[in-house]
Amino acid sequence: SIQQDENKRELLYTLMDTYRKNDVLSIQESIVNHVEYTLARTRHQFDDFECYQAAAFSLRDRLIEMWNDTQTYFKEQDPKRVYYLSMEFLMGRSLLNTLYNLGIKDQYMEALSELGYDLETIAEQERDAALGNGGLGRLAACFLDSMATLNLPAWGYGIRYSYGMFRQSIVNGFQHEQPDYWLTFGNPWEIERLIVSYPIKFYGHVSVHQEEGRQVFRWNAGEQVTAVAYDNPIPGFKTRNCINLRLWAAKPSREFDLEAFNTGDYVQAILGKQRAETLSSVLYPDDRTYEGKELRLKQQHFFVSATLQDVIRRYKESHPGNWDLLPERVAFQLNDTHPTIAVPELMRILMDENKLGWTLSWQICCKVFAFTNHTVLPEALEKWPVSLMEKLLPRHMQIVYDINWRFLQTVRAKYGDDWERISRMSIIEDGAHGDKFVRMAYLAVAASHTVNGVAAIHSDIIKNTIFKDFADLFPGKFQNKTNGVTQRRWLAFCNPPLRRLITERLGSDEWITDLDQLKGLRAHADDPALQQAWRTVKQQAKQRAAAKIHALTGVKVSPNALFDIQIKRIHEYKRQLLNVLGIIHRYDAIKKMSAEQRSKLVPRVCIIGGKAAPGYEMAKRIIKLICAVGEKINNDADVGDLLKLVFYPDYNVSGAEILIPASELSQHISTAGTEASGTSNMKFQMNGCLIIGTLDGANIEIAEEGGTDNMFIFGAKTEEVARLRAERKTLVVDPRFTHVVEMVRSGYFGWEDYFGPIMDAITTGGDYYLVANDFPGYLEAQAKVDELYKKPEVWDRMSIMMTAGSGKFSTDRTIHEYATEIWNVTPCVVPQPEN
Ligand code: NBG
Repeated sequence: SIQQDENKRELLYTLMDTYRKNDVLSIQESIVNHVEYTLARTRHQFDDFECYQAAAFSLRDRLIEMWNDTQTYFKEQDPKRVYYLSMEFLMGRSLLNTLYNLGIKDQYMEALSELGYDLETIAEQERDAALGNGGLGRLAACFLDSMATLNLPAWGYGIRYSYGMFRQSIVNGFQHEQPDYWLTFGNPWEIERLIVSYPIKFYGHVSVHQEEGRQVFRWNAGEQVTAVAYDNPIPGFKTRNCINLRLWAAKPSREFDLEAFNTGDYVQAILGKQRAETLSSVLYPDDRTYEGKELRLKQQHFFVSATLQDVIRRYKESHPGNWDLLPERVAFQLNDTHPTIAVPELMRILMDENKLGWTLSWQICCKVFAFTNHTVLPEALEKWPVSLMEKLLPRHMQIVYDINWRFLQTVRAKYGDDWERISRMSIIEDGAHGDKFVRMAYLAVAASHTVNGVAAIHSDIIKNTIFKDFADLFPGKFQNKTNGVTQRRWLAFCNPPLRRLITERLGSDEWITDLDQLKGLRAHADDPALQQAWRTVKQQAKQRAAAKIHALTGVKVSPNALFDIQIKRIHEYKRQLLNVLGIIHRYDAIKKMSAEQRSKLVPRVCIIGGKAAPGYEMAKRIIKLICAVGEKINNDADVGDLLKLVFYPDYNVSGAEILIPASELSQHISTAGTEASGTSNMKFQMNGCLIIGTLDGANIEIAEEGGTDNMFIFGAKTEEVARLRAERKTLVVDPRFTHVVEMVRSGYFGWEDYFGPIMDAITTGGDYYLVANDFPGYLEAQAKVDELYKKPEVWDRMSIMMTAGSGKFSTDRTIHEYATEIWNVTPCVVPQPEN
């Protein structure tokens, strides 16, 4: 039978010859076969959307071959693997990204064109996969791209939400939210694995009994659902490696509550089961305010428990009975505190289900987890009520108490009876009214071997503020990992003309996997020929964006104006308000100018886009203000093309891919100390866009790399913020600020009552985010922008220098640092099939 096995293996390897080929004819064959056999349409007649589906399925076939080869190889090699646990993955579209990564875009374009379809039109048929809110989710997506490209044995784990980030429409200047049922027409990229499923338990109670002289805890759950795996293959660029993003969907549990069916109410029992599915149905659309909602905690436990069961099963298959090796084969990265319930869950699995003792289990935990913090805003730091956790996850709550007890012993051993400190550091917070909370960030820090911030300044801030006591206790735990973005999606693929120009100048396209090579552009920054070509590329992108803006908003913008863009979630700390007040000032100034003065002006198109959390009243008012100001300006014939302001609706990944290449100036103007990193700033920089910004987050490192002279920096510095806040009441406000506030208050843009609370928040001693303080500096920086834009040779040089200095901000660099300094994982390169 060994011989038989050998023969079979031989045969299967020979059959690898029948793997999908990438010549034009084979591609056409795959596409029409999917039209006929998967979509059950006739190969003689299918529309653009069906063509997209069939093309996607044909690509999925190719991805599956790579995926299987990769996973088989990983299994054989048994390297240490890293698992990236994240509630959010903001993937955007996959079609073009897959074609480019696999290096078969031209073949597909030709194949489709011969069949009578246009690739660009086909690509537009795809819905964004928007399983994330903003920076944190998009970072996770960029990380996957780099992990695959760097051939790391890595997987992402998350939730397959039925409803992703809501769709934003603007009606009369107000944001309206519509559900994003992105799965309406199916998702051709995913692989449903009904076989890979795990029971997930909630509620109930814990019993204890003695077994062989030790205490054994049993959790008798009150509710159980099933987690089913959906795999999303993630190809790397120019590699056979294809990693996995495994997303879990909730399904009713088949075995559980069979009893309910015996009570007589059969129909009700069936209907009751549907509730299970609601668990994974919706992404919480607020990235900043933590809400103590039971469903959210359920989602967290749901995906974490399924993930840990999956990982432990995989580990045990290869290493039965050997727990000591686990930390040498498994690393978990906790993307913010959202997956922190993994700590007690792993303890529970090891102790209660695998009979390990506390000490060994805790040792393992402390070696496998690492934690990334993404914000210092206090309202975003998760604290779950003990009462809720006790009810929903009773066994986990016990374990958290035990972890805390032992942890506080360590604190005491070092500092003695410093009760003040002990209560400050406790994982359990004793609230003012006798209510208790679990501080998830502290739990994550206590269990993780490494904690990191996402930009140099942010990593310093967390050590000196929210985690100060912990940094004193565990100084070696804290690191910095400055964020990045994937230059594949965010430069090479979304901006082909710039890709070609850079490649031509550098004489190679190696920068697509080694972004530091962009440095080579510095030597050409003064070359008029390059500057001219650079400008032409930007102009093309602006035309494309202008067409899109017209289609979406009906506003015609001139591609000859300076394109000034701020796109990100709407939040007071990001200060879209500073931007719009600056625009009001500009408008007012234009109105007062003579024709002669106007003729010297640089025309501007201001574009603002972003979603407000549905319950964030102030952010929604700010959207309305932007729209009202835009309405007034855009309809003022006297101002014409000198100034336009458009609100770009439903800003998402695909929108960013159009706007970023077209941008000449982009705004990253958060109050210093509030934006952990920012990542769109890096995308803009790569695309040769100049940045107006504060010394906050990654802006600081961008200035270091791109040259301070090539950026428009203004505003208070982090170390000044506390003092300025304390002195707000006595601030002598710039008269220009007072004037623009007065214009809004007086009803110049209408809706003065509705805008009142916005103006109140930045006057009358409020102004927590220091809009008034930074206003004069902002106007000066903007004046400098206008002045330099009049000198194309200066501007274009700065633009080239920005791109040239963006090498550091590749997620290839970020992920390499995580791999070597946190995870201790090394590449595992799948061999190319011979031929
Ligand atoms: C965000 C920060 C950004 C940062 C991204 C990715 C959260 C909680 N944080 O500044 O606000 O770039 O994380 O690290 O979404």
